Amino acid sequence: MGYVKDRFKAKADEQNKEIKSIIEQHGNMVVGDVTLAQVYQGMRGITGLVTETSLLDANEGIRFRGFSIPELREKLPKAEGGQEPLPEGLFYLMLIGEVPTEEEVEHISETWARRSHVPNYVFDVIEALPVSAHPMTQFIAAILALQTQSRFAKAYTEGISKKDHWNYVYEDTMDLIARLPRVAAYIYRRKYKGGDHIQPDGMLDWSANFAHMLGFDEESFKELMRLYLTIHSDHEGGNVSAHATHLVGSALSDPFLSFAAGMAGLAGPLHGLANQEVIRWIEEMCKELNSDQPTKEQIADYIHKTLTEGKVVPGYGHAVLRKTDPRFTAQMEFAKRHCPDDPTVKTVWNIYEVAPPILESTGKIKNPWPNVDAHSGALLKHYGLVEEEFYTVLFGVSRALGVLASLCWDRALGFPLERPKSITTEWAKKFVTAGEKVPE
Ligand code: HAX
Repeated sequence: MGYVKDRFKAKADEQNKEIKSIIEQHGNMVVGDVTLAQVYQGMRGITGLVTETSLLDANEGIRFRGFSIPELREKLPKAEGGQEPLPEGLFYLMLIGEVPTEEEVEHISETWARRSHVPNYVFDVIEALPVSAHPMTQFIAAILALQTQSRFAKAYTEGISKKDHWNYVYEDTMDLIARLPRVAAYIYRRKYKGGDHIQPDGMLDWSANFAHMLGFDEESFKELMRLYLTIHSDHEGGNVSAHATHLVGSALSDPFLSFAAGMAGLAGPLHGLANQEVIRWIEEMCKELNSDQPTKEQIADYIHKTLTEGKVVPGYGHAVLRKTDPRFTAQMEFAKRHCPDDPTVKTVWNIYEVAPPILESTGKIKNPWPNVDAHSGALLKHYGLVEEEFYTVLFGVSRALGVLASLCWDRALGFPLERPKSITTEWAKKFVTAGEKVPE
């Protein structure tokens, strides 16, 4: 692994110099104004973070180190005979900033396979929870149990220079990513397959081995996993899971603790849990209408009903995006190739035709278009992974790639403790009356 680590360090040293010079020469340039409405309304649109791994454009969608999802699907190395990118390659791209060669991707695959051993006490921690516990609860508990192995936490206790933080964070990152599929598959087999666990196959790539341990050995499911684990990995820095990981990491909490915080955020229904909610919403609609393929008129009526009941239509809307999420489109393309006649997939496509004008007509929903979560469940269900409560764990395994690559950058660039200023409404009232900044 030395090669990738050395390349990362060299890139980070270069970047550090550039950042120093930007701050020295242009540190006083104003990036944007902040309005009171933004302060109250979820800080939307406030530029306040640096995340090197990806950048989101409201209309175009996500770009990873400058590459769009269609470009990633074309340029990143693939498994033999496969068409989808290997997420190992995306991790390399996010970390190093360059498209990797096949050998580099293979190297990462092998490293993760070698580091994937999960100690038994982690499984004991999972087993101590009731089997009814939500898979995300089990996942977060297991990540915290893995934390006992943190090389960063150990080294920090022993006393290390700030200059070496990145080194241990990098090692923890590689260990944690390597172990997550085993932990996630264990939770799946425990909860839904009576504890009939499947041993890892160290000859497979990261995604294929994950599919295998979940119990799905069909080649096209492995391809789906490669695509899924690639496209869910990163969405710049302000989303809840990325921001939480970064924020907690800024206190020099180790990567395990930081990632557990990110996963607690991903488990919220307005964020990663939306993939579970989408399938539930579709299934409830089908049940109510007694049909596995409701008509567009029936779907429209059901959307109106959902809105009238004061609920959100899951899988639609976004805090930043203002067009169809390219991650939705990538999954739609996959479905067109692999399962165009699946009834749930067809329903997802019908919702895509019907929902946007209805959501737009409310006049308040800023983005009426589908996000990543609108499509993923239908694909998983097609292959027999029907337990929707588990879907957010799959998202979490993928999200590790982006947020942990970012955490390596955070420490390599020596980013400080994050501590924005907050106000009270009392302060806001005085501010409004005085028309200018009032002292605390
Ligand atoms: N259905 C119904 N109402 C919606 C809506 C939807 N899909 N999307 C937004 N709205 C509502 C908001 O609840 C808000 O209503 P109030 O003013 O009454 O509070 C109003 O429209 C304005 O919201 P917005 O500015 O358009 O959206 P936000 O930035 O506040 O929220 C959300 C973005 C993603 C949370 C929102 O669109 C939503 O709740 N969508 C459904 C849940 C979902 O799919 N989440 C996954 C998002 C992608 C992701 O992170 N995946 O992990």
